[in-house]
Amino acid sequence: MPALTNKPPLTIRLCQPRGFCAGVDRAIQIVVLALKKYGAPVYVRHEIVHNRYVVEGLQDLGAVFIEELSEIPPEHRSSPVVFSAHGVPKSVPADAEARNLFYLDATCPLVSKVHKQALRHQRRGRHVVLIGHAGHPEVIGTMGQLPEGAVTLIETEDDVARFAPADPQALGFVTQTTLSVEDTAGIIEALQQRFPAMEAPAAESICYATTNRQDAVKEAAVGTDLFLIVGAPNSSNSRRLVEVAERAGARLSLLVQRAADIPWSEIGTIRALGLSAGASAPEIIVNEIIEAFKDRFDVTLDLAVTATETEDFPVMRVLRDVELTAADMAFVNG
Ligand code: 0CH
Ligand code: SF4
Repeated sequence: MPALTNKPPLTIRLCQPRGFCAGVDRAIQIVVLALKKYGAPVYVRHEIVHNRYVVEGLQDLGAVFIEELSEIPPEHRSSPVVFSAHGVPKSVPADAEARNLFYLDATCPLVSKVHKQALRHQRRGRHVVLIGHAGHPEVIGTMGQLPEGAVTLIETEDDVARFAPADPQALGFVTQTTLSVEDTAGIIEALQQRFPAMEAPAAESICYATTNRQDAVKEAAVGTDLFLIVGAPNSSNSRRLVEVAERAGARLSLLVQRAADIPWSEIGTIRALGLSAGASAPEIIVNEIIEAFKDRFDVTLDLAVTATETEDFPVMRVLRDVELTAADMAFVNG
């Protein structure tokens, strides 16, 4: 049979699982449901998840994104304010109460679980070691569960070498939920070597979605000429997927927010492309990217399935009486 196309052949290894996790799904639902129940504006403290497409879509529906509660104008103090999926320090709900604001906390339950683990360490008299990235909102939120000085942030194995706790016998660690599984294992090992008495959290802090997306990328990356991760530059979990792809053997790995970001002139000749999306990246952008490749290549899609996810986190009771239409659901599901 003669070839029906003169486009070069390309296999796209599409990772599964990819994209929205249960915590992101829940957080976006909370904003959509709040808009339906209370009307616009609904204030959202920080990007609900780190994705411009999601943020702009919610802005179109009437959400107003702020960084601090003080930005809510006095005439809108009765509008709800949603806290993002990344979690907030304890001072934020306290501040909301002091300002008489009605807040809805969209912190992922798995981030809240890490908060509880940190508090548990402290209750048992341990100084808390938090493994994570300085300045990230989740790290600010987790550190802010405890009084100043009760938590030490460790970012690298070098930080472990420099760490000089007052009582090396009384330490407990937790981590950010979206870290590299491999790098974190190295840091934990270094900590355990220096501080054998250090207690682990009762449950793994890196979440199921982070772990599953990294596993899928690791498996799909071997032998790929290029690996694209759909995600934003401020998305920790998405950036970790780019690193995982490169380490697992992709010749080049890039983070892209939209199909328009694909640097076609740099790509050159490719036969195998890996594709995945961070936990905050909507599926519609994955499809947009596949279509962009179909315009230039004769594409064969090859699904790289490594796990099936069934997690589903319900929204808070106050929003459960609001019905979502099919159009709302399409938005929520990306
Ligand atoms: O990966 P990070 O934490 O930067 O956040 P994201 O990209 O908004 O993804 C959702 C995870 C939210 C909290 O774990
Ligand atoms: Fe929750 Fe994990 Fe998703 Fe973060 S990445 S929102 S911790 S499920």
